[in-house]
Amino acid sequence: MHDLLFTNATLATMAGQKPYGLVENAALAVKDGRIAYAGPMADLPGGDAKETEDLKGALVTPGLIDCHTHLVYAGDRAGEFEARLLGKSYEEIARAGGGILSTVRAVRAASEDELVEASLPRLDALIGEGVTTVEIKSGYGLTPGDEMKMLRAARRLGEERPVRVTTTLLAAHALPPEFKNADDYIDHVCNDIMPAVANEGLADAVDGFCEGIGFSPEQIEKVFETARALKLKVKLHAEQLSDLGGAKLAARYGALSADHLEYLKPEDAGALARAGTVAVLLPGAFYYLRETKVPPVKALREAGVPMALATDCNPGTSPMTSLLLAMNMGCTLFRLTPEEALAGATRNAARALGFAEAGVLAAGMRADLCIWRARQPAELAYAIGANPLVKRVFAGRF
Ligand code: DI6
Ligand code: FE
Repeated sequence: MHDLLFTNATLATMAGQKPYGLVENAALAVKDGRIAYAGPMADLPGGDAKETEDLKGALVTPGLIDCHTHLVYAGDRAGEFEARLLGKSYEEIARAGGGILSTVRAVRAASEDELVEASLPRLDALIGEGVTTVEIKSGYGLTPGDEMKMLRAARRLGEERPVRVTTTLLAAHALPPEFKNADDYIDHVCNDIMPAVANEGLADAVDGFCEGIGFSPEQIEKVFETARALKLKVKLHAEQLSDLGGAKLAARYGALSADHLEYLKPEDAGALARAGTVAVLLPGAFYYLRETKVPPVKALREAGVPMALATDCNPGTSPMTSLLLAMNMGCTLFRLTPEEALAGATRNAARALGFAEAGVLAAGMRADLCIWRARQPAELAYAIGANPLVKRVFAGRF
């Protein structure tokens, strides 16, 4: 006997060869938090269930996965947004102690409870659109204690709400004000912050910001070596504002993902493909920074690099809490197809987190799914500001 059974569904399974892995006149059965069956009604084994719902043709997709966020933070940067529109440059603001360092100050001053409370509305917005797994990075603490406080707050969010949270240590995000030398700070990251975080099991992966205004490939390589020794998976903010070869470095370390990639050289797509590294595209940050250079989507597609889409939810460059909007922007700004956009927020997002049990509708997978007021999957990326979510199932429960 199944726990839950949906009949007359239109399934975008995101598995198999057909576009969207589409199955019409389909059934989906759930047992013990897992998908027991997803396929044609006609082949459904054993039709009885504790709870059955006729979906009358409604669309069902895997639960959405936001695989790149910085959603735990305190304060906001609306004043900075306003100052920029009144003519101040990003650099002037940074020199006056604003920008990313203003968020670092706010996070250091906040308690773990305050971080949880400030972050819940952002998480709730994502959940309200069907997100069932979310990755959350640290990176605004930049001391062992403050980075661990952020990661603990992130883990707690996953206890407060029916959502799976994966955590990423992003200590190599910015140079904290108490350090004058970036090499000294990277030594501190490798010798003190990473071992402390690993020791408490607070991070599922390690990330870095490889950029002129962040850290050099040589510095990031030290972080990756340390991650390897601590048996932590890696990912990297690479080629967002310039091409430092970060994506190739990430591929060399078998990274789960290389993220942003606006400045990736098309010929470097092959390295990502060979390493199985996912390209995580973040159109919200591209939009907010009014960037003009788009990531080399055609080269990524032709090389067979799996592409994911995420919100990059953060207070400075992408204050966005809508993964559906990221999907729309992925299509309008980066020219992804609606199918690539949905794969980017499901199957490939799961891969970017090394999470093999979600992202497609198939027997044995976690029963994380969304039921939409829609009949064709293209509707999800098509609208702006619409939220067609009817119901969300997490781990087999509404
Ligand atoms: N890239 C970004 O765009 C953000 N972090 C990063 O590594 C910026 C974060 C911020 O401005 O607060
Ligand atoms: Fe980011």
